[in-house]
Amino acid sequence: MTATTDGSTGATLPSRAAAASDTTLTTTPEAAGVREAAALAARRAADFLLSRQDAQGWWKGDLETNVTMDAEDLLLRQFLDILDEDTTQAAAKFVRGEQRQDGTWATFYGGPGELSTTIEAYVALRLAGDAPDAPHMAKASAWVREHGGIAASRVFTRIWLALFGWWKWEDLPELPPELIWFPTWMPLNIYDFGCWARQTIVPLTIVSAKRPVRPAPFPLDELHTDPANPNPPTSLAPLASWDGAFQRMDKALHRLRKVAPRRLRRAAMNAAARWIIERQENDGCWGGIQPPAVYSIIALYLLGYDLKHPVMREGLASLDRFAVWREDGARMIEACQSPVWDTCLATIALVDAGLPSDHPQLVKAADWMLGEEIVRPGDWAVKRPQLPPGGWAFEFHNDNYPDIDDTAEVALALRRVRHHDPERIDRAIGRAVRWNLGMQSKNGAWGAFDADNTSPFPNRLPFCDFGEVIDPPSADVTAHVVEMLAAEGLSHDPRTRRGIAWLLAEQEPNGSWFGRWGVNYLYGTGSVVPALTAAGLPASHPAIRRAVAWLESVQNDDGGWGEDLRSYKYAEEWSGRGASTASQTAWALMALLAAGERDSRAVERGVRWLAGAQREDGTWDEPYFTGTGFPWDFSINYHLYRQVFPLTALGRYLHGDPFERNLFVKTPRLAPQAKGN
Ligand code: R01
Repeated sequence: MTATTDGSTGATLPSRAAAASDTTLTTTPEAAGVREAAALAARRAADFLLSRQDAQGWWKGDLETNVTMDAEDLLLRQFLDILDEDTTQAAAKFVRGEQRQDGTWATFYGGPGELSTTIEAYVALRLAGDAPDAPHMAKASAWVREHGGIAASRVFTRIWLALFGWWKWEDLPELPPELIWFPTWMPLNIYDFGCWARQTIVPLTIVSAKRPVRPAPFPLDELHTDPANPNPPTSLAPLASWDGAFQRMDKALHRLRKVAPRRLRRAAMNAAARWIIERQENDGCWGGIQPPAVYSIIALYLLGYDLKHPVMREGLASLDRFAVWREDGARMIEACQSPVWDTCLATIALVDAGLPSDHPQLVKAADWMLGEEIVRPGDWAVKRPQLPPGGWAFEFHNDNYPDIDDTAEVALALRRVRHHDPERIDRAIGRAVRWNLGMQSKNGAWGAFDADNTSPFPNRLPFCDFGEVIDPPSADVTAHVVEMLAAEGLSHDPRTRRGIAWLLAEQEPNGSWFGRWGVNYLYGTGSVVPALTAAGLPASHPAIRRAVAWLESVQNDDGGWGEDLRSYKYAEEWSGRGASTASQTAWALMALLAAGERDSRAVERGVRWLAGAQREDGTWDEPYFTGTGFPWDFSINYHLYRQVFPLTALGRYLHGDPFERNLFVKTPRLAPQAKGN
C-alpha cells in the first residue's frame, strides 16, 4: 500500500500545514521541521489504522507469542487422534521458520534459547516427520541434552510428554482434583489462583489424576541426557524451607493418591468437569485463551465426552479459530485474541491524533464496544458478590473474565466519541466506573482480573514452575484506572487518591515504574506518568521529575527508546535498555508529553525517530516483543502496538494533552443511575 497523504480518510485529519501552524509553541526552524514530519507520520499512521478496521467496528492485530502454542496444538490433535497432514505441515513450516542459528527456539525475538520451548518445538517437528539426524534437528537435540534434557524442562512440558509415555506420570508433581472442593477461605483454593492459572489447573487436575498414556509415535531418547536413566531423582530442599515443605507435601500427596477413595476422586473429577463446562463460552472456547481450552478438551475427553458431544465439537472448533494462516502457507497459533484491547487503544489514538470525535468509524467502534459490555457476573464475583457487573474482557468471547485494564481503557475510549445516543455511552461508562471502583484491592491498587488475588501459596507449589499464577495489583493497571477516574471527574475521590498514593509508593528508586503487562519499565512509566498528571499532579512534582530524568537517561543515541525483555531478569543492566522500538518510544514520549516536556530536546529527538522509522505505508516494523503475558516466561508481540501507540504519541505531540484539550465528550449530568439500561 502507498501512503495516502491526501486520501479520503486522511482528509479528516488536520492538514500538514494546519497541524504545523496549529501550535503556538514552535520556536526554532528545526522544531518546525519536526512538527511537519510528525504531522505527516500521524496522518499516514491514522490512514493505515482506519483502513484496517473491520466492517463490524473492531480492530485486531495478530497476537504473536512462541512455538509452544503450535506444538501443544499438534500434540493435542495427536492425543485425540485427529491430527491431519495439512495442519501438521503448515504448523511445522511456522515452527521451522522460528528456529535460530544455534538450533534453539526462544520465547521472544532475539531472546536466548529456552529449554522447554525447544523441546516442544522439536517434538512438533518430529510429528511432522523431520528426521532426528537432519542437521536442524540434531542441533536442537544436542542443545537440549547440554541443558539438562527433558528432566530439566518445566512441568507443563513434562505433562505433554507424559501423555505419550516419554516421561513418567509418577515423576510429576501432584495436583489433586479434590482442590475443587476447597472453600474460599482455605489456602490454595482455586480462587487463590489468577484466573488464567485457575482455568488451566482445574482441567489439569483431571488429567493428572487420570494419568493417560497414548502410544508414542516414536522414541525420544535423544532428548534425555542419559536415556538409560531418563527420570533422575530430584534432591529435596531443607525441611525448614518453604520449598522443602511443599516438596514433602507433594510426596505425601503421591502416597495419598494410592489410598484415596475411588468414589471421592470420581466425584471430585465430576465436580471439576461441571466447573469447566459451566465456563465454556458462547464461541466454544474457555476464557478466550488457548491453553485452558486445550486442557479442558483433554480433561473432558478423559471423562468420556466423545468428540461429537456439543461441548467438545464447539471446543475443537474454537481451537481452529486461534490459527492465523500466513501468506507462505505457514500456520501460527495465537495464544488469545485482542479485539477489545486493540479497538479501545485505536479509538484513543485516532481521537488524540485529531480525528473528529463523531467520525463514522469512531462511532462504529463505539457501537461495537458498547455491544461487548459484559452484563453478568463472572468468577470475579466470588470476591465481590455484591458488586453489579459492568466490565469488558480483552477478547471476543470471555464473559466470565472481564478485566479491569480493558474496562478502564474502553471507558477512556468511549468518552472520546460523540455518539448519537450519548446517554447510552454515559450509562455504560457509569457501570464501568462502578465495577472498577468495586474491584479495587485492599491496598488501594488494582490487579487485572480480581480483587486481592495476592496469596503467596500458589507460587510455592512444585506444580507451578512456570509464569505468574497470581494476579496482584500492578502499576500499569492501576494507572489506567486512575486515568479513567480522572477523565470521569473523580480525581478527588478518596478511592482515586488511594490509587495515586499506591502508585507514588511503587516508584522505583531510579524514577521508573515496573510494567507488569508490557515491557517493562518503559511501559510502567509510560502508563503511570500520564495518569498522575491527569489526576492533577503538577509536572513539577518530584515523582514526575524523577520519571523524566530516568526517561532522558535511557534514551538511545538514535533518539528512540527500547527495552529488552531481559529487564525482567536483569533489571540492573537492562532496565530501559534495548534497541529502539516504535511502541516503546511512544510510551516514553507519552510520559514526557504528559510531564510537560513537549519542547524538550528529548521529545524532539524521540518524535524524529518515530517519523524517520515509519514505513511508506504508514506502519512501523516491530519484530521485538513489547507485550507481557508473564514477566520473562511468556511474552507477546501485539502486532497493532506498533501502530496505536506511535499514533497516540504523535497526536499528543502535535495537538496537546488530551486532558488539557478536554477531549472527553461530556453529556449533561444524568439523574442517579436509573434501573436497567
Ligand atoms: C497462558 C496464555 O496463553 C495467556 C494468554 C493471554 C493472557 C492476560 C491478560 C490480558 C489482559 C490479556 C491476555 N490485560 C491485563 C493485558 C493487557 C495488556 C495470559 C496468558 C499461558 C500459560 C498459561 C492475557 Br499456564 C495460561 C495462559
